[in-house]
Amino acid sequence: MFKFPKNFYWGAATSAYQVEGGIDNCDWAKVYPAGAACDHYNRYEEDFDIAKSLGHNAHRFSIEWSRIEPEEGRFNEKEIEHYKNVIMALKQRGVEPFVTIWHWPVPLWLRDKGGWENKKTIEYFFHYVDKIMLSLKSIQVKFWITLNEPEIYASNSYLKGVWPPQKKNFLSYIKVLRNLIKAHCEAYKIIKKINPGAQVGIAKNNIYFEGWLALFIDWWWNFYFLNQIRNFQDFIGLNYYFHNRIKGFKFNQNENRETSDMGWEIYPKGIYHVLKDLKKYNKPIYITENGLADAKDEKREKFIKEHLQWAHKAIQEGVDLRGYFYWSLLDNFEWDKGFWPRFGLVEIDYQTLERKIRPSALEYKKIIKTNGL
Ligand code: IFM
Repeated sequence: MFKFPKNFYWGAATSAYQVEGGIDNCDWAKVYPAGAACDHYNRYEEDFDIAKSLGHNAHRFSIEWSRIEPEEGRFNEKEIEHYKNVIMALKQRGVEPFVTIWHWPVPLWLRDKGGWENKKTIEYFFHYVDKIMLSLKSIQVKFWITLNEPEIYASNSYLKGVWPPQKKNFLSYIKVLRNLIKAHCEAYKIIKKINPGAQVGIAKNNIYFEGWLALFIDWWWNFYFLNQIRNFQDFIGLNYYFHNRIKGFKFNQNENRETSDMGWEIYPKGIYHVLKDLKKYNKPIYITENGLADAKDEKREKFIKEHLQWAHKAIQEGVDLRGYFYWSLLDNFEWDKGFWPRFGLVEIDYQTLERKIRPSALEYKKIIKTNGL
């Protein structure tokens, strides 16, 4: 089995709304309620024990804005304490926390002010980040991800009208993207001011586009946001899921020989291409998400191995890749799709909330072990 660099981070990712349960003070809860989800809010120690037993030395999770700031300007110290405990639980297990500050839900009070369409949200976000940084200063978290997949959020919420606030308006879409860019840059500055040793980036969904239009589409989808925040990032977090072959003016002309339960084409080589394309930024890269819905766990082992093989090839060709986070540690709430897509290394029985390690998780563990952990 291929050897990855020493000190490579191996782990899995989650996000608060998708796993925690009990989040009802945000826009998502009013449109697509996640209910108790995996009850990770109460069971995070058990879940981190599992991650540790699977050989993980890093874990990515997110903090929920609507818990921290349930009303404008009122911060909930108990919830801050909760996330402090979450971070400490990881550290005590020797698992490096990668903390995402915003993974999509917007608190209700902020939704009512126009959410990310409102320029003032940049300021609200700044206060939220400032509060988190000051409160968590003493426990020194090194890796911070300000925003998760801003372009996926903006397009689903403001262009396609699927996710809250379910708008279909091109101008709103552009406005939201511009506000997210500014919000990230402001957040970057405040994080570095309070914790100069912090490493800050975003989790960016990049797609491997093929075909004559790829150059233009790449410029917009893959690079625009990254170019705008060029001077405000210490690393790039890459979320890789998609390949898109463009023929003529037709998108998604993929062969789809193998797909996930969600019908997404499995195309491991694409991770190599998107990694190579990110080399130009001269920043360390972490694969902050890569995974598939596979309830029967028939394809996951091969999926992980092949993506890692291609990622390894990119490293051999000079890409400074430093970590891999499988999406996801647990089965979870897949946004507008609900609970049926099963992304987890660990299966969740939503009736009993029992956790069951899938065989592929043990194969992933073997890879990690081969790499010296
Ligand atoms: O579940 C999502 C996650 O929240 C963001 N990236 C893609 C995953 C799978 O769709």
